[in-house]
Amino acid sequence: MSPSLDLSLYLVIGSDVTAGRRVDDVAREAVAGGVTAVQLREKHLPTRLFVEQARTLVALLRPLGIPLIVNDRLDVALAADADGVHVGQDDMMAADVRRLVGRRMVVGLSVTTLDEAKRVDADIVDYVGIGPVFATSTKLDAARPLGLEGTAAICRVLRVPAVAIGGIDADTAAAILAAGVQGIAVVSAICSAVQPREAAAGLALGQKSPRPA
Ligand code: TZP
Ligand code: MG
Repeated sequence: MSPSLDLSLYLVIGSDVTAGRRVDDVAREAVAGGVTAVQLREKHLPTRLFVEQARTLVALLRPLGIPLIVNDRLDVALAADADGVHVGQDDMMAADVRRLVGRRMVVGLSVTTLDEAKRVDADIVDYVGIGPVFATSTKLDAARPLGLEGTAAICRVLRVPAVAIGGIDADTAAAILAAGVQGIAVVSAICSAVQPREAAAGLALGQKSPRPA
């Protein structure tokens, strides 16, 4: 794994979640607010535009030392010279991704159950995304929320770092870190915010100081 992979505030972004704003504009603001890693997640964009979007983000993020990870699509990640690929349980197998890219890319894997977590091979996968932790309206086919307990149980069996995702905001960030993950991943808490920079800064701060319920 790249030694510079800091999972603490992981932004998942795509052109359908930025409320009409440019993805790179929102990402730039989010990084200025404290985001440490960015995943480009495009479920509907034609491949050519997906690659262009990924290239634009690599050009923006690389000089800032922030990795760009492409969701689902190894071909897009390779074409855009991205830093990593993130696959789900129905995408190309992480073992195949690793075989194809060797050690030059970060490989992330989503897990939604304890059984999936137990099957994660630390020789293949660099980090895991656990979720959804809470209910979310961003991913319509999301599995049943794991809650803090379910997330903690998964963290206990993992041998790789993890981010939690799903319904996370500044108020819940600290409790989620306490469950054992290395970072939080968010879509709407930053992408839907009127001021993504302030939203990111609020999440970074929320990780440090739990707020009373
Ligand atoms: N995977 C599990 S939940 C989710 C993804 C991509 C969406 C999270 O979005 P939000 O807006 O942070 O709840
Ligand atoms: Mg996927």
